[in-house]
Amino acid sequence: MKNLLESGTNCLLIQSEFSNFSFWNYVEICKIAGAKYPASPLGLLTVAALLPQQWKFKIVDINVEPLQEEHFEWADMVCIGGMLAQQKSMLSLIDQAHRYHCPVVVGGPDPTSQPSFYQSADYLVLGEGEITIPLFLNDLAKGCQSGSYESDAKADMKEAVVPRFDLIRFKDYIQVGMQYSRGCPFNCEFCDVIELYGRKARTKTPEQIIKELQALYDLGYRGHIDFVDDNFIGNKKNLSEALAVIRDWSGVNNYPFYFSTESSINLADDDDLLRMMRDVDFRYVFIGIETSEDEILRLTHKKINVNKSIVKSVSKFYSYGMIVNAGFIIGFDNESDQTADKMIRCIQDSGICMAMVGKLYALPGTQLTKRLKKEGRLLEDGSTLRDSALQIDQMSSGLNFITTRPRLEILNDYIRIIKYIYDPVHYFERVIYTGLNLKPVNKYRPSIAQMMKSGRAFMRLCVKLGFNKTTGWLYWKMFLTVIFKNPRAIEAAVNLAAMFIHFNNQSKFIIDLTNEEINSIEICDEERHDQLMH
Ligand code: B12
Ligand code: SF4
Repeated sequence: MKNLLESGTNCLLIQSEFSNFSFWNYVEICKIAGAKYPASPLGLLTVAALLPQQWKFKIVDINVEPLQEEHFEWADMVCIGGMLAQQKSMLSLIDQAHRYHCPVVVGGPDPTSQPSFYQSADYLVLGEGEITIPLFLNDLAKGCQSGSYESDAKADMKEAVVPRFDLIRFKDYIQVGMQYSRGCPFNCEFCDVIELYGRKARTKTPEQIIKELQALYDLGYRGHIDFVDDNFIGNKKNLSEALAVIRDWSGVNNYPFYFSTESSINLADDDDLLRMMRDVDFRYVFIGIETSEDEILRLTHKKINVNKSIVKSVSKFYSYGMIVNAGFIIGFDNESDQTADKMIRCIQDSGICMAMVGKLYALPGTQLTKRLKKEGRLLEDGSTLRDSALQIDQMSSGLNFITTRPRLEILNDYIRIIKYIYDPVHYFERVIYTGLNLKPVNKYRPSIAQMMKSGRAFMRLCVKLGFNKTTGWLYWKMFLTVIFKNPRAIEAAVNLAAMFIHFNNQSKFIIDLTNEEINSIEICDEERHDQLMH
């Protein structure tokens, strides 16, 4: 076997496939916008920066280009990483690489959560690459032909490297990911972030963030950067220092980027942080709302959301120019026959357009999984995505435990919620609400070429939504209302309207899949269904 540490090593990094049926895979919108896929593979770009820089690297993201024989023929080593939703693709890639006699290294969230599934790989480099990749390279230097590397230690983000952003073609993606922190101080029972990354928010320094922004800028990237943090405001003090520096850098560079991120809802109570985020043009924030019922929030330890008015919090974000995307969950213990209606009201009254409503999923390693196991209620380990390639995330699978409410009731409620919120009339009502309440700053300065690209996307969208039997009237009504009453928000409103194309298809898919599940339960009755899954 070739000495893999030597300088001529060809390292092929493969981003495994995400299913087209996921809430997050709005590929049709990407096409309209002139891209191929929503998000860049930040994990692998970081891995490439952690491996010996004298190696040659090639990234193939299967979501944007086909993987070919010649890629494997070129490679001395193959690196594969990903999350639960990519498990099937990762496993098949390991076999494929082995057919070409390439040694395979796997890592990332799913191999870390459940390494037993990935034993066919040659090297399992688990946990945070910053800690375990050096252990793997040590063994490689000794000539070891296989190995498993893990550590309880958490990476010091102040030592984090700049990801190899140069390895991707920016035009393939709608947004490029960057990471400011890892970990979250809260303790939600169902959350695996705190199991994987800990409860102390570890942040990069402002200088590191500027270095990454500068690297992207120098490579010619402009536009949307998504901070993929678990909770962007996990360390508020450090964040305000970082935002101040980003503000100065953005001003000097004529606002080449705008941003999005994920945060806990208490950001809505912090006007200083909101102001600073507005100053650098944050446009979207994803909030885990989960449920509007305080009793359930307490039970699931999501205390940060208790006693919060969702409508007020969301409108606060709008007043700072940020659109709220949110996650909701159904299937908690203690739900009632009122749960679905309360969730629908919460989504509709707050005008949240992009609402990801999922079924509670006991993910590996979480406190929830441990409790359900102890109570004898866990049906499967929360681990493999069942045998259907259609079951990708908590919208398509989930409820992998014996529920307290009858499963059929939950599934019927689930369908009712999805049908309601993605009904065109209700969806466009929310777009109008958001369009009228949003106060965007629009600091980002697109180039002429980007404006032309957006113009073409807008025309395509007008044809697709505006001259369509179901959405035509709704689209133009929304367009005219927002452009006359709050013209600054028109771009945001049009973008939200575009997302309907994806949600319309995706919600139909979810409804069909859930109906199939309901039918199969009705055929064999619920108790037997639970036994069969045990
Ligand atoms: C951004 C993100 C997304 C983006 C994905 C964008 C993309 N193209 O990658 C979107 C929004 C699409 C997404 C969706 C989902 N996500 Co997600 N996502 C994240 C998030 C917030 C950040 C990922 C990231 O870029 N991190 C930064 C990089 C640097 O870290 P990393 O990828 O983990 O890589 C490090 C190590 O893992 C390791 N490593 C990674 N790959 C490899 C490969 C090799 C060979 C080696 C050696 C090491 C290695 O080294 C890196 C440096 O330390 C994470 C949480 C988190 N903190 O990571 C969740 C997370 C990965 N997502 C998760 C899940 C469950 C999902 C969903 C299934 C459901 C959901 N939560 O919405 C969907 C599925 C989507 C689908 N398309 O089918 C889980 C995964 C759990 C698991 N055990 O697998 C996580 C951990 C969080 C969570 N609890 O929700 N997600
Ligand atoms: S606030 Fe979000 S990231 Fe933090 S523990 Fe709860 S679910 Fe996890």
